[in-house]
Amino acid sequence: MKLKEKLKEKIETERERVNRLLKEHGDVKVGDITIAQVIGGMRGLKVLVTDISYLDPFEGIRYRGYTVDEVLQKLPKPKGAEMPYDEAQFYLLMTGDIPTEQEVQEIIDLFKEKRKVPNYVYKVLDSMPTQARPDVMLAVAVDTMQQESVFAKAYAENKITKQNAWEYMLEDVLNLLPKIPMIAAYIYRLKYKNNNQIPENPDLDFGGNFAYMMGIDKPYDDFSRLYFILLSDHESGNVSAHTTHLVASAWADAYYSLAAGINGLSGPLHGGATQEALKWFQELLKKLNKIPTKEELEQFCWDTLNSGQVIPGYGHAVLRKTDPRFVAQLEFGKKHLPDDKLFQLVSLLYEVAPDVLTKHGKAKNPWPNCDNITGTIQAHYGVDQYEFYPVLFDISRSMGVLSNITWDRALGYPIERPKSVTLKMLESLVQKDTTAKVWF
Ligand code: NMX
Ligand code: MLT
Repeated sequence: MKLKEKLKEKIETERERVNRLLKEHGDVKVGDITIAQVIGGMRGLKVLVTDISYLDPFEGIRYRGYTVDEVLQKLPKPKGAEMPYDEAQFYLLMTGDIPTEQEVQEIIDLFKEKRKVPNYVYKVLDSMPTQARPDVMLAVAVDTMQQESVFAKAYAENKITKQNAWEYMLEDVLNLLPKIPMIAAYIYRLKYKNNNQIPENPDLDFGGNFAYMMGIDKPYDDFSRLYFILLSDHESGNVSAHTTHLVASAWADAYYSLAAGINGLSGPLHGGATQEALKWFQELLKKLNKIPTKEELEQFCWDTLNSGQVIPGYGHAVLRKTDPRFVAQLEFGKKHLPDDKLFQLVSLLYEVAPDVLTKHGKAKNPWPNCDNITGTIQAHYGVDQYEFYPVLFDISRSMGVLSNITWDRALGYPIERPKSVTLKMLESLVQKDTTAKVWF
């Protein structure tokens, strides 16, 4: 397989870089840690390393050095499509190179060959409680397939070394990733379309086939491709990426690690915000029974803040400007659904919310993130079952986190195990009391 050969070469070089840094410069300081950072969710602490993407607070995300616009412009596209292949984005994340048409075709063919989901997975999904959340079902499906792990099997047979571990991880990743959109579409139709399933279309790519199996017409295929590219990676510290990395760092296989990442993505402050945003817009429309004026929208923002809630899809732990992933979706919406009332509301909120949040004075970033807009576009194409939105995010994020854990293993990154301290220890630091012996 050409992808594996390419990675082999690159891994050799990258291993040398890591070893040189460790051997020759291991004691160079990266930064200091304050009590505020220790108590405050490690914000701003540079304690993770990845070359797959980097998030600049003002510019936004770069995937392997490329901005959102560059990726959308440079990656190969299906004939007649507006958006690039997700397979091309996966290739870029994994290798750092923009694939040629031939290289992307190899991934498309490989994914098609690997995407058939074992029957037992469908049986497990069919037997889950009807109230089970779609992302719970996806995590269960991924965990259920753990028995397929070639890494786990080889480990049990004592075949794994630090040198070859990544090859088994890569095999698991290539077996697992193409199945994720298949399982997601199955869950959607099981839960919301009377289990009236649509078989895959062997002619279609990752995003195109997902749209087809969802039963939604064009340009939903292009929106799917776009969305899966945009959310694929956001450097390493976000909850889903960090969770996946953490679990994999103890040499769990790709199945265990991705299922953990899917669970990590669910919270309303992370991937669950997509769902919360649409809910928020719907509650607003229900309350006012009409499209609000700017003043009414401003008041609704204040009502939300004054009741102690967050405005979903606004703010960010790293970003300090409008998320370029929000902008890319906004552009798509302006082109394809400019008259959609809910979509117009997103644009109106963009005019109102930053000012309100600035006046409120709490959020360090008053600008929208990717999650504010997704639901309105999904709803336009009929996917208004907002509980499903974390699953869409999961499909996309799988590409990045699975690339990351392959590289983690290739570069021999060790088990993650930071040190914790007690509050008493922090207090004794402040009091400069080095004689204190009781830490609780
Ligand atoms: N609405 C109201 N208050 C906010 C918002 C917001 N959108 N964003 C931040 N704040 C508050 C935050 O709750 C905190 O309040 P307190 O001091 O009472 O604890 C204060 O502002 C300072 O928080 P920040 O340092 O600005 O944000 P932090 O880095 O802690 O958290 C988020 C980042 C993204 C969790 C936060 O901005 C938020 O809750 N946003 C709304 C939920 C959301 O959109 N999440 C999706 C993020 C992107 N994703 O895809 O995961
Ligand atoms: C993400 O894409 O993971 C979110 O923007 C959250 C983050 O980066 O912390």
